[in-house]
Amino acid sequence: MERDMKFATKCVRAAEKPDPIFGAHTTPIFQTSTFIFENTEQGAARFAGEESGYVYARIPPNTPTHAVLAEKFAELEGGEAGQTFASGMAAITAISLTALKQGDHLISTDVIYGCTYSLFSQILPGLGIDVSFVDTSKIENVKQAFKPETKMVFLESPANPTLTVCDIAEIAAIAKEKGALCVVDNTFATPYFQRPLELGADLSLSSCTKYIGGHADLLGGVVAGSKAFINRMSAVVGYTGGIMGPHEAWLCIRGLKTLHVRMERHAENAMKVAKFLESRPDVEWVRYPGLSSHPQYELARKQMSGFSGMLSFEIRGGIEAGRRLIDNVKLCSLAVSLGATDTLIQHPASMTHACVPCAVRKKVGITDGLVRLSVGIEDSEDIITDLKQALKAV
Ligand code: LCS
Repeated sequence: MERDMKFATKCVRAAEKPDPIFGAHTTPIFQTSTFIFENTEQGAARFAGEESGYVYARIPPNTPTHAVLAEKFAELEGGEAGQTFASGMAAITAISLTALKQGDHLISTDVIYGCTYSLFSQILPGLGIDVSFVDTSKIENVKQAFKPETKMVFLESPANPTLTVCDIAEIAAIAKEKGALCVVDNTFATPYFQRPLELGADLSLSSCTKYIGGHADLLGGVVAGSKAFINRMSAVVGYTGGIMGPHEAWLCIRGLKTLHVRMERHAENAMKVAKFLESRPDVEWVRYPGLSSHPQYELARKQMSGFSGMLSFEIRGGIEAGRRLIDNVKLCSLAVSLGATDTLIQHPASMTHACVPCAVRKKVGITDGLVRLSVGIEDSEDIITDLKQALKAV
């Protein structure tokens, strides 16, 4: 029946099960590390995977609170199953360790979150995994990057922080033909605006720290995909242990209940702010997938149902002017992370992407003057007034 629900109803209702003991309306927080077996036979059957149920909170399905979040997220993404993690990075690590082994090759989008870039460029090669960073917004580049050993294609669309968009359906089809897994980091768009699995990708993941939690008060990650892959990944999850806490899982369930409402406001505000910035003569350029000036505007319109709340821009005067702008905002918070109710502003070249070598940043368009804005759900007029006064102070 849940498959037939509309997205908003799924946000509120999917996977929620009334508490059978006391009738609690909300999903309880199972703050426990372990579960009692009725007898040794049951314990052995659970460990052998012959009987479903809970064993120990590190081992999937972790706890009933985690299971509700995983199922709810899978419902929203249109996947068969889900798995929660301690952070987005724990999720990306577990996917990589499940899909790749020594001698394999990974194709990754060249514009990605800084720590994902570092995981792929520093940690995976040490395990004997070859990585190619490719401008995936150009299909020819993707086709040329395939090798016989290519086992996974990792996409981030829209990408952090340039908002570059790549054609998920086309790349997923190429990956399928070549026998490689197609994974999409859907953190910026969320399943409300983009559903990679429906476009043909194998896995869709989100850092819950962002829009899923939504309130900048937790760390978490979640993956949706086929039952077969999620089951395969459970060994890596259990053996490496990057597990979300039960309280965080509960906060994410609560966050998802308002995802559709928050995302509408994030996108509405971001469009207004993007248009305001684009109208200013002191702004050099603005990147927002909802603006017709975005290089992949038509593609974004095709594969996304809305453009979310992230944008980047550069003001005339480059890095120095950008720094002065950031130091002069009063309402916007100078902080990394994104997807919060509050508007956050930051400088990727010296913060979120400082770990990406300067030459790579230049090549992929993360200029020194690029300012990233995560537009919150305050009144858009107040956000624009703040940016206006900060631009005046530059
Ligand atoms: N994927 C994307 C697209 C991200 O932006 C981030 C974090 C992650 C994965 C990792 O998620 P985490 O482990 O933090 O839950 N992005 C951040 C950012 O832009 N500022 O601070 C963190």
